[in-house]
Amino acid sequence: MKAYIGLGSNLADPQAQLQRAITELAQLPQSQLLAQSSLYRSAPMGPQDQPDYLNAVVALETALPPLALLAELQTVEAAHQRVRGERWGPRTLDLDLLLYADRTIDLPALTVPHPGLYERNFVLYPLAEIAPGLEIPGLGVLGELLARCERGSLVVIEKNQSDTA
Ligand code: 5RY
Ligand code: CA
Ligand code: CA
Ligand code: CA
Repeated sequence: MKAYIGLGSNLADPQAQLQRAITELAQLPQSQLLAQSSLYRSAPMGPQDQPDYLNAVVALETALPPLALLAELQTVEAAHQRVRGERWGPRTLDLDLLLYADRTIDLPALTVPHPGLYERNFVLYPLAEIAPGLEIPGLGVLGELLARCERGSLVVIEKNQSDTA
């Protein structure tokens, strides 16, 4: 199954956090990294009293079912010393399961598509880079969401030039 994962960091060398996380995602069991976006920087949404974020999106081909994949993502977050503090506060690494195949999932532990996906520039722009034309279950075509989403402060800080893009 194809899954899209959003990555974010705004603590402890965010660029290194994201790069290491991408290599760790590529090594998940029963999974292959299909594509990775550029790295993007933007001002924090939600609470403003925290550093700017770096964000990226990757595509994985995985045989892990959604909750098993979620558990793996949480293990990777923990390996990056993620500490649970203030809601929407700063973090070393945040991994969000954005999309899983063409499925919608509504469980206490997991909502797919990710609830913020449809309106967050730091998700939609990197996603569009690796999945133009994507159909998002319940939300429509990615290009239409993008057309309604302001780019704001979002800038590319490291352009992805690998052939996995
Ligand atoms: C809004 C509220 C909370 C948007 C809104 C959150 C990131 C949100 C972030 C991130 C950037 C958070 C969740 N309205 N800002 N803020 N990148 N995560 N730029 O990954 F996203 S907290
Ligand atoms: Ca692999
Ligand atoms: Ca997030
Ligand atoms: Ca999260």
